[in-house]
Amino acid sequence: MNNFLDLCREAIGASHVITNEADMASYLVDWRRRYTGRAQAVLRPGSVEEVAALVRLCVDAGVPICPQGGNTGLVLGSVPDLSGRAVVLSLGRMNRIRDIDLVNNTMTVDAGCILANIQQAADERDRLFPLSLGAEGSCTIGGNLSTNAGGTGVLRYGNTRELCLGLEVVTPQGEVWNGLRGLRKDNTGYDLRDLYIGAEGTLGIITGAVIKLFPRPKATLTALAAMQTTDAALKLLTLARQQCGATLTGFELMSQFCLELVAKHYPQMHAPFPQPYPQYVLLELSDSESEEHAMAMLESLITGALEEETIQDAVVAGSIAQSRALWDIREHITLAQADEGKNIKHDVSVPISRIGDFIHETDALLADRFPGIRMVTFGHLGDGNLHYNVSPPVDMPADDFMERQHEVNQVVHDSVHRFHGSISAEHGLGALKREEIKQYKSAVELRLMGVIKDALDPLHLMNPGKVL
Ligand code: FAD
Ligand code: 2HG
Ligand code: ZN
Repeated sequence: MNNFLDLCREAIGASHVITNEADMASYLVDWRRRYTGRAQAVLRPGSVEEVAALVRLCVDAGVPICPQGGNTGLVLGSVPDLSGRAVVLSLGRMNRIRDIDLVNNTMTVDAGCILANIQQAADERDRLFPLSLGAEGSCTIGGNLSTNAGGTGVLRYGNTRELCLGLEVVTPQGEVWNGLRGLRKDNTGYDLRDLYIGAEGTLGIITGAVIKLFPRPKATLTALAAMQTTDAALKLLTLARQQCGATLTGFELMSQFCLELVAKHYPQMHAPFPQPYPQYVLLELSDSESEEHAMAMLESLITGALEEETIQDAVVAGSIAQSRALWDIREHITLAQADEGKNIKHDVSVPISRIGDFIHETDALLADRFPGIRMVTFGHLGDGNLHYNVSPPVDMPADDFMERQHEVNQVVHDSVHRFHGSISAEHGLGALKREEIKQYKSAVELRLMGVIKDALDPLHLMNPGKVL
């Protein structure tokens, strides 16, 4: 008889303590299905009090806790290690929208709310919650906050951090910190909220949040532009910022090879141009006045860019369906690259002005070592964030390539470092980049992070093996 698990059953109900291998399986494998961890149980609490009670039981029994939301993370943060000692603490049952305040423009939510449900609830009240990413149908706001997720609206609305006003957190000691303040100004000491955001579950468990709402745009327009180089894409970005200001809400780069992969694995999704171009930008404008106003702005931008030959072709979506079709191409790159076979991801950022040079220089270094390597370069160009992913040369067995993953990462991340960039722009460190980051962060920064971890979680029970 396992006394610890019996106490968990007493605390949250036996049906919410999963120990059966088959039922635990989906909680233990990461989204890319590369890694399967082990756990003694999956715990599914239904309230903040239940989370706190479980954490206290874990402290008493010395059991490590791996918090989990939608398990869509891409850096092995949400799955436990191989020891089998940990429990997965899933927030999935805590999915209530607690309150919407239309005057304060805020929504208070449980951490386990699915992002798409939050977007929809905002929409139904004529508001916008602007966080948007490919996994929005299954990721949770708690996971978004814990990874400080980015996505496609960052250049206008910021990362998840900028979208959060308050948090409710269960500490590693099992206390509840109620910081659910809907305040836009609050300078009363250290910012604990900002400490928990982006902590990837290593400092406590987020159970609730107050998030910001925005006016719903009157019109949203999408266009796809084709160009010869990433420098031309950057020129278009400068033009778009000058001419459209805050109306510009999306600016996504995709290379021709990304589109080829999507068309190969999803034949209905292809670029609406008579010929291929090396690079494409998916642009989104969100206008607070009217569709006519947005269209005039977009047409003027595109006409000007065509005339000065910054871009070679462009289409503007004429309907919601056409807009969806363009976004579908962008959002299927991750899936198409996975369908193509094993690959290596790099979620990097460099100063926007250096993106062209970074790609040029790093492409050459990789091609030199791995002739025929296939670059799958896309991402949030407006934020200087590239998904600089690579697939093996067609004639190289994928497993041979994966064995050299460390070498590939070293080339890319050293290059990022030379360009004063970050080796994780938006996905976090998890277990995947935990060792590598030590090469790129200063000893002072790493020491300060360790001091914070030791102070808040002295027993190191919160998501061990992640981040630090
Ligand atoms: P999980 O994967 O369950 O967890 C992620 C991390 O947060 C783990 O370390 C976990 O321990 C911790 N955690 C989860 N919930 C809590 C909690 N309540 N309290 C404390 N810690 C917690 N990311 C981007 O930034 N931008 C993108 O554009 C983007 N696109 C994606 C597209 C696809 C197709 C996929 C599969 C992923 C994408 N991601 C993206 C990565 C991922 O979706 C995000 O990081 C997302 O925010 C994770 O949310 P989740 O609920 O699935 O968290
Ligand atoms: C995106 O922007 C995600 O689509 C996933 O961050 C990136 O597949 C990837 O590497
Ligand atoms: Zn991304």
